[in-house]
Amino acid sequence: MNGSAWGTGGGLSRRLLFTGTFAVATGALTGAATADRRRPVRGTVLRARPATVSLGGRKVATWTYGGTVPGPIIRATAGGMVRARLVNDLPAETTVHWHGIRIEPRMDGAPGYTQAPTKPGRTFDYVFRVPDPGTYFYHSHVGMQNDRGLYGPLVVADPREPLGYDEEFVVLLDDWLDGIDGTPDDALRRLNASTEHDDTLRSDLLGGVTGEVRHPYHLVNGRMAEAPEVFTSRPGRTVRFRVINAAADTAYRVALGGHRMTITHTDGFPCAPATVDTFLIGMGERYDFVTRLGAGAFPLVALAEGKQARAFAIVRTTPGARRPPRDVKVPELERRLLAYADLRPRRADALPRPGRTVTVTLGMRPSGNEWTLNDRLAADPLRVRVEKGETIRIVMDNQSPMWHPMHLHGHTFQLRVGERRGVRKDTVNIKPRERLSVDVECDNPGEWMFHCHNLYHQEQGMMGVLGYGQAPPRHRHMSH
Ligand SMILES: [Cu+2]
Repeated sequence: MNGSAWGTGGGLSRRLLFTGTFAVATGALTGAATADRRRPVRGTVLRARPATVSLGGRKVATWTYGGTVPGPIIRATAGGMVRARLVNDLPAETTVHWHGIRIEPRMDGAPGYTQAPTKPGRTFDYVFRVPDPGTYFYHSHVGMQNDRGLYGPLVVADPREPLGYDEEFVVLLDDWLDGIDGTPDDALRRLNASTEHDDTLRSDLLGGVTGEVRHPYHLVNGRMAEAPEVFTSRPGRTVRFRVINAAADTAYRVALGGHRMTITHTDGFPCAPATVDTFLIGMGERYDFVTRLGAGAFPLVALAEGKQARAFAIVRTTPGARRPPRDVKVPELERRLLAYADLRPRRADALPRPGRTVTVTLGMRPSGNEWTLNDRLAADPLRVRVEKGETIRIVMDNQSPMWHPMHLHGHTFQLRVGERRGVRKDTVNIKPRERLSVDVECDNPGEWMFHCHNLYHQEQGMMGVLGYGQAPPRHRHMSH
């Protein structure tokens, strides 16, 4: 994977990329769920399979889409379709979740909620419309698979893109342990077997302990700092960076040495431009920023918050420029940090006023290995019942000792910032002892996962449901 595969040039090549992979338009959805391998494929094939991949300085055995980490970049256009065939060549069941997309339930890849997982040797055709432009990603939603290599970027172009820029780069962040020190399942087992927690993983920004696991590597686009991804451009070009946090257990503080950054989007949705030096991105969040590049070679760093480690890439605009070393000091990391309150929404993205409020308390049981929503675990989940057409306010009250990036499927909510409307998002970080409110317009009937995007917390119970009307008998809504 090199830089050029992940960036796109100006107008022409960008258009070619958008139309090259996807049939945009019209298609009926019938039959989508009953794929077999002999049917012709339109769109992308995601062949989930074990593979040995190079992270740059090191080869690891892991699970991948198509033999690479990350999986292929999928591009579509807002209002158009995504078509992707999952071929399961793993020795385990799997699904693909399209993180942040306001999608129809049976395409959401939420096993046990909206679809049965796809068995080894079987296929599933994901065919769905993408209503909103922006930066998204896809990943397995089965067990700990998302902490292997089963993830990739999904970029939805705006056919009326208002932002002026010369080119764009996708920056996919990930914490990595698979194949180094066992598998993520081993890491979860070790965690569950222990009552000792690593209290050295601490960050004031996140209000205390930041993570469960010390991942040995932090990656940009599948590459370690020792053999970094290089984004190649030219001095004076205005570049859009699409930053995605696909990690299981790590928030990153991101900065580009020698540059300020103008934040233009979060979780796909635009905001009034906010110029800062650095931003914190939790698991499942996305930020887009634009900046005008200087001449030279610059470090793009993602500090693993509270973990004394970082992901590292290079933005090079001058061919002969000397590479900054991977431990180079980046003063921007200590300067002006983006806050949610800096993000002002477009008027067009305002949701209706909520008719009622639901409080969800985020908690931890004394074991330290069970994380709860209103004192319930995933096995017997909290179900927030809503009716189609209403808007509700969810107040998340974090009474647990750790921060949580909470993610809702099938919707984007509107953050509340004091008395005013904040931006639309689908994933939001909540610190210990913090209360944070989001408004949800209930316009997409289904049974939707509402969970912590720390994969270890998710697997340790921190998973609820936003469900419409009467609760269905478990599994009735599964597509097959
Ligand atoms: Cu959590």
